[in-house]
Amino acid sequence: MTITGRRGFLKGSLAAMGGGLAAAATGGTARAAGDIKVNEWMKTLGEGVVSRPYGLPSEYESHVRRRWVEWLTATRESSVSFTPIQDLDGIVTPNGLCFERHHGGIAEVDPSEYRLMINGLVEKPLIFTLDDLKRMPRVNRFYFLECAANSGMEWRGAQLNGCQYTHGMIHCLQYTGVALKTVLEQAGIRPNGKWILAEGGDASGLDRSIPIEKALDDCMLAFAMNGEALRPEQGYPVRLVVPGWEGNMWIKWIRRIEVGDEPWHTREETSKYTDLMEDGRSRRFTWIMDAKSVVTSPSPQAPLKYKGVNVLSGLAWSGRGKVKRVDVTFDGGRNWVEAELAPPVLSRCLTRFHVNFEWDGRPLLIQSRCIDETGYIQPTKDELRAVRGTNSIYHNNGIQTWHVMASGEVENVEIS
Ligand SMILES: Nc1nc2c(c(=O)[nH]1)N[C@H]1C(S)=C(S)[C@@H](COP(=O)(O)O)O[C@H]1N2
Ligand SMILES: [Mo]
Repeated sequence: MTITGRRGFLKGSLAAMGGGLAAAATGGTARAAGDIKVNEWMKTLGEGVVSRPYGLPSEYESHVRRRWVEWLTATRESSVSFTPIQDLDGIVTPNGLCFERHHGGIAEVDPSEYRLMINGLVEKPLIFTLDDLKRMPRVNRFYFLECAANSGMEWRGAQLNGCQYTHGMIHCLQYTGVALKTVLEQAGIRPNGKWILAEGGDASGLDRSIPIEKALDDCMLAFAMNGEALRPEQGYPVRLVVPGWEGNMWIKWIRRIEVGDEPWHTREETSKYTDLMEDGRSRRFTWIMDAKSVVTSPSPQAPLKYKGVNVLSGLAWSGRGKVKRVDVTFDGGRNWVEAELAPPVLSRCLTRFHVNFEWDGRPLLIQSRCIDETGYIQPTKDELRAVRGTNSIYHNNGIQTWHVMASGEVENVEIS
């Protein structure tokens, strides 16, 4: 086995690895009883109600925040920030921590001025206000959104140190809104209407072509996330939700939907989100996000602090349906254990998994592998490269490897 880190080959450190890991933890974590300190907060009154009209996390959690990588993009207006997935639990991303991807900065839309226009191959072109949309039948659904470029910097080898950076272009929210089908049916799609063009109201005017089958199947016009109005970063007041499909199609600040008889975008026009293969050809219309997973703890930003019992935790997802199984290895793939999936396990939604394990201080090579309900198995990075080459940035759903060192620190490596 060859282990390659971010700066080259790793030597020696893994000689002692393998075997001695119990996947079922048996010990306890409690300490012997002793004196407990009386702290200030136990003796004095705290602040009263509404001293924080919109609640924020404890000051001790200030390290939990979105981050960005300066050298990735020239400006912040057309850039990406990353969700701190190593610090989160469960499957729902808190509204203030959702990664952002903007092409023209954050549009600050006045909801009273908001309009959504439906035109093109429809019986009756229509305009909706935000209130009009809110008076239509509601839909509530949990979905993940992953940018097609998530893990894109890792195509040629381990590069970024931490799952916030390698896998943080993802969030998972409960959306409330209207089924796109309901809106399109009011306008009446003409028989030759086969595609929609969804167009954003921000300075980038980002637009995408979506086949009518998908538009009528499960797309939503969402105005709420996790129970409150969308955040400006996520497209306030209305964004398109395209379950299981790559993030760039989820048009934010959506202002117009045109129905047409063919796609507006050719492969060349959408080249920024097209996978360039080794032979110079491109993959066309790679919309669906394939099954993927990552161990969020331990990981480079969440090192192991204790020997003995520990909980491994991670996220798995598939744009094709539900996660069926997640396998975890601690020894670089020689032995695998089945992770426990924490309910709810929902279709095209993040799924949380856990493995309880005992760590004796020896180096580990941790990986997770997702299998979705279609039977698709998450590939290794080398398996992916064998088919797609290394020209691409998009759709890297290869298996991630974390090298846990004797110190408990963790680094991003690849094994082959
Ligand atoms: N109008 C508009 N919609 C947009 C974008 C944009 O720049 N403008 N970026 C797209 C891309 S590439 C992604 S990955 C997702 C990111 O959604 P988020 O900012 O909620 O994470 O929004 C998509 N929708
Ligand atoms: Mo994206």
